[in-house]
Amino acid sequence: MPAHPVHPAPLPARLTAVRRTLVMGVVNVTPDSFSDGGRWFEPDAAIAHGRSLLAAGADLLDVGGESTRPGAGRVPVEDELVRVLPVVRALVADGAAVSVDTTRAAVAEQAVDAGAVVVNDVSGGLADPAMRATVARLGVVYVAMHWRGHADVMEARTDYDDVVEDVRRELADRLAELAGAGVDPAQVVLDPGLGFAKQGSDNWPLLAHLDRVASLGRPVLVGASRKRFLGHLLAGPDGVPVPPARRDAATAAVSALAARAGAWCVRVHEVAGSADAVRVAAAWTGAGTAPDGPSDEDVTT
Ligand code: PMM
Repeated sequence: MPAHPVHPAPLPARLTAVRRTLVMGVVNVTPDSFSDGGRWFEPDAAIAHGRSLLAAGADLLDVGGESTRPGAGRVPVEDELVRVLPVVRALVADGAAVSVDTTRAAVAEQAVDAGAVVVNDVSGGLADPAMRATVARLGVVYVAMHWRGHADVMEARTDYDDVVEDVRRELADRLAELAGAGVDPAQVVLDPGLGFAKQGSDNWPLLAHLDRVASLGRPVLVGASRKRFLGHLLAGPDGVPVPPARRDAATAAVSALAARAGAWCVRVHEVAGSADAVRVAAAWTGAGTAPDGPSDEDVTT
């Protein structure tokens, strides 16, 4: 992957000027997300949370009104709109670059109308037949994630011959379907969908081979934050996974490694650690690619 990631288009100039992996802070306006369920459910709490993520260094804020926690049921579209739109409007008014986390074309459309600049669709266009044409018409950046079904069924859809190649092929199919609906490939970001229709052990080869997803020619987003596979990795001798709130240091480690591997963006709940991590990775990568590397005078203790 390139020394610093190529940005999708169109994005605000202040983001395209950034020469490192971006950090997307998560604002879940839901009562039941696995990582922070209910904490920011009231609009004012969600807006205040978004502001605190910006202060911690988020480049983008991802506002979502429907939980994708394994087993979660669907939220009526009216409820999703009521949750998401006031939060998008307020954060856009603050000057934030806002992404809307939705699988529904109607929510994407109204959020973009309210100022969102990215549509983040965990279904990669599969959940709503109107999504592709809507994204083509809106012309915004679109994150297409690897997905095999809604939260109520995804745990039963984890069969792979070779998880990396199978996910790559299915993402190539999404990209072709989007192009067929008139979406400019320049708009599209691809995401391997960590934790979605994946067994815990499937997530590590996907992280280790982000270059295979990137070989489809589009920027890559990584969403590892606080996910269950990190909880299992960090389990003590009793085998009990550490809870989501104790997975932030591991998340920042993934952010550093994903950035070093050329990821365009990391999507995280706790921003400060990953904001540091992507800067470390950029300095590391830049030092590795500079003709002479850092000189002695640059080194301080
Ligand atoms: N993960 C979640 C939600 N949205 N979007 C993208 N693009 N990639 C992800 O991995 C992703 C996502 C689940 O996490 P949450 O419920 O804590 O937000």
